[in-house]
Amino acid sequence: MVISSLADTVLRQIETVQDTVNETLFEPVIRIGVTGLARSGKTVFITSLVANLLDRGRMPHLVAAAENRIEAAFLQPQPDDTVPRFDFETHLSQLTARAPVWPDSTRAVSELRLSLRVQRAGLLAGLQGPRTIHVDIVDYPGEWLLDLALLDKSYAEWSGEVLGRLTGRPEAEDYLARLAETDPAAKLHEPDAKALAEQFATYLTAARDAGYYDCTPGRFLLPGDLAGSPVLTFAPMQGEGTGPRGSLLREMNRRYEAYKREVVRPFFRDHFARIDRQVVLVDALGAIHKGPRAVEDMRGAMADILGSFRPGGNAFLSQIFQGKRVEKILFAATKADHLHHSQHAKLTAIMEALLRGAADRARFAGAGTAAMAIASLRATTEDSVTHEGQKLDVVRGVLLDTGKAAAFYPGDLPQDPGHLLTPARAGAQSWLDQDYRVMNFAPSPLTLRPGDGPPHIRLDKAAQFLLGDRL
Ligand SMILES: Nc1nc2c(ncn2[C@@H]2O[C@H](COP(=O)(O)OP(=O)(O)OP(=O)(O)O)[C@@H](O)[C@H]2O)c(=O)[nH]1
Ligand SMILES: [Mg+2]
Repeated sequence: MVISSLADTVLRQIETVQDTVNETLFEPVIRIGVTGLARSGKTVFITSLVANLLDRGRMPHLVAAAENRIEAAFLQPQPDDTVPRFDFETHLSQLTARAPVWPDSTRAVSELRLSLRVQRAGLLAGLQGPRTIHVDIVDYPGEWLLDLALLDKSYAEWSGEVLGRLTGRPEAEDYLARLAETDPAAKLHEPDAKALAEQFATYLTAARDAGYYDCTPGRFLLPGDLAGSPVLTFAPMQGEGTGPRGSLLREMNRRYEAYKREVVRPFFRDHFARIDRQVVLVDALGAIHKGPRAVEDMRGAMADILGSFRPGGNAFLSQIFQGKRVEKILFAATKADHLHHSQHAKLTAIMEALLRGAADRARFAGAGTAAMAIASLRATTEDSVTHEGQKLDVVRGVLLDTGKAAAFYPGDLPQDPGHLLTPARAGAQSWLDQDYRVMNFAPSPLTLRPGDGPPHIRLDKAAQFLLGDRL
């Protein structure tokens, strides 16, 4: 008896020593990817999440914070020298200024490292000191994710699919007209290639603004420092084979392959493959406002995004992931402060139904997915008003365009998500029962108590889902 308990103790001591050594050498890093299409709320989400992890007064559902186990949180230089730093301080000072403004659009990958010194939970708490966990947050445009599908497609296949979708879309008329005047087999004349690519990029931007999510190549929407380079100067067209040598079609083929090689693959290899946990932000209310087609498109985009996280779903990805996988994926409907809380459960139910549909379509079976409705930064307060004899739960805020205070009622979301998703799937043109409205609110001026981060809705639950098990 004595011997075995002695041996136990020794063993445990050795384990403890090993743990300590391991951890000072390899402090754990959790890499969280934050993505979403343009204006979905990525920058505000990261800014508010980090601010609320630094000052944790409003994070009761982050268990480690509620248990007072987070001893310190601090920003550190990030580990990747070639990735721009997420400009946390500027964004936060804009959001918390006396006259607050929303941050400007961001157009590329950026990254921030937040380190947490955390006391262990449970039995080990007394035995060992706190440990440091690094949280690397990577912000990247969702448009870039959708390019994954290109890796498996030849130029001819991609062109065929894209042109098939374009037919009948008013946004595409100009591009299709120009294409009709172009002979793919003609000798390459650079101004023609450039004009086609520009016209196609104009179409993509209009299509995205109209709520279409199938807008590849993603880098055409956010060219950054690649603007004007040959890898972005191509467009879909169809002709005989790959076209005669020196022809426009042959060159389009070549540039498409160069785009995959020089733009798409490096992104997936250098950023995507290193992510442990992923947040996908979606402007679900915006899509519902735009109508059934936008909702259906959003479901398609969610399926495509989930598909890119499916282990073994893509040969190139399997190779760069090397058996590693993304552990958790959160789909969050942002800007839930546009709704009175009496409707939040309905928005969550819609998100959950969309996620289920997307998971079926992507044949994604992994555990570790969740759907939520959140607001990164609350810009409204709640109220009820009587309108035509009926009590309405509204939110009040200051309108972004006019600076006027207004009460806002977006419409009554259905109790059963099927009432939106079924007509969307069936290709309905508009909602049967009612319209849904959106408004853009200005951020409200804040007076924060010491220890409190900016006000939010369920950001702590999102943080618990993403990080909680590792703290
Ligand atoms: N009411 C409200 N509006 C929000 C919230 N988060 C974002 N918004 C609105 O959404 C807009 C876009 O938010 P960003 O965080 O800049 O979105 P983004 O995804 O970084 O956008 P890009 O950088 O352009 O891709 C903001 O300008 C706000 O108008 C929120 O929590 N509440
Ligand atoms: Mg941004």
